[in-house]
Amino acid sequence: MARHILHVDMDAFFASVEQRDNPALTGLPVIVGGLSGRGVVSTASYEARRFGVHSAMPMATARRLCPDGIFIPPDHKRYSRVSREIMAIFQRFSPAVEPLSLDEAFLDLSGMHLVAADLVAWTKKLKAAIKQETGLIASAGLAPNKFLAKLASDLDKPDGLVVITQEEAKSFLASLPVGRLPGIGKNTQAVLSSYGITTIGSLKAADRNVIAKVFGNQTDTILDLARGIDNRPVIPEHAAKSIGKENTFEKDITTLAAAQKELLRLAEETGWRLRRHGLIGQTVTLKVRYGSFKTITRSHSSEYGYYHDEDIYNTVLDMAAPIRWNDGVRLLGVSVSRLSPHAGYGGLNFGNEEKKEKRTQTIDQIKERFGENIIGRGLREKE
Ligand code: TTP
Ligand code: MG
Repeated sequence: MARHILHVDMDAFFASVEQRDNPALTGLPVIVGGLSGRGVVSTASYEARRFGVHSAMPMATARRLCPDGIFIPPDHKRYSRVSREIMAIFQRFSPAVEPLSLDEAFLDLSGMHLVAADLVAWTKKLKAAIKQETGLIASAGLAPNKFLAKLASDLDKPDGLVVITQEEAKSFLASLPVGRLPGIGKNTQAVLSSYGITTIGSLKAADRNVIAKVFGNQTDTILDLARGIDNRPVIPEHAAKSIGKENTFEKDITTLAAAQKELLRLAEETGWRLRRHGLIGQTVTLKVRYGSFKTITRSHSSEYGYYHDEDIYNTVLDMAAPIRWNDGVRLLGVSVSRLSPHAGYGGLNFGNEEKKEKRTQTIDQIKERFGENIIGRGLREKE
């Protein structure tokens, strides 16, 4: 059965919240981000983007490009609150909502024709509800799968609503750069370009052996995506089979020491997500993708369950030690599965456990207040 997937993404999210809450900023170039010497731009309002300011740019550069901009430090607590409101609105428009970040989600609208004959009209209604209830503008993309829906929502920002059909996808994809395919970053783009492959069209037309050299056992997935085919389901948050985080690196990782730093971050991010969802998991999985795209996973289960960052990290570290790092690793992932609801902090409170709980609670409170990236543990030997 044909699927109907909607991707919704808020426009200039942090900056729009600032403009909404201080109407004097409407129509002005607003730049949100770290204001200290080494700060970077989180986001810029569309007025500021005209000056060339964008996310992840050093703040010093943004000040040079847009000297009359309004520079504001981020207020993560407020953005999280708005995010929860937006996600609650999404829930009214589809039973299957998969949040991707604070300001975007996939909604599966397949089957929604029972309540809404016209899915474009349904999407307009959703955008209007967001506007009316939060005062903010979203862009939306409607397509037969996740990949195309996410592409579509980005095509006519801000305040866009773009539909891509499976037929249109074929001609439309051909001219796009390969970097628009999920999972293809700067390095892979450079490798592909050395084979003369720069657009999705040229990837499709290339010799399969060449593609296989670059993507290994992911070749079929990549070629499907290039043809606009993507069968990944929308996984509603409450039905998530696992919670975790993965990261693709600019440069392949080649030592355990370098991997350790990344794994600590991934373990912390995974633990934080688990606790925010009120879940505990029985199994931890480490995913390693080599430069060759060969992908392996290692899992470990504990009858006590995984809930604290330290436990996730120590288990991941045990699994990471025998991995052959010098082959070059492009992606690492940490996840926890076999999830069940967890009442919160508590459980076995003795000795080391109690200290661990205290530390976790303190760190979570700080993250809740100032944002996830404000604090991280230092690297240390296993406990
Ligand atoms: P995005 O949706 O990528 O960006 P945006 O909503 O600001 O702008 P648009 O979608 O209209 O292009 O990210 C959502 C928020 O996440 C963004 O408002 C700020 C934050 N963010 C960062 O802090 N750092 C980043 O590098 C990026 C990309 C986003
Ligand atoms: Mg956005």
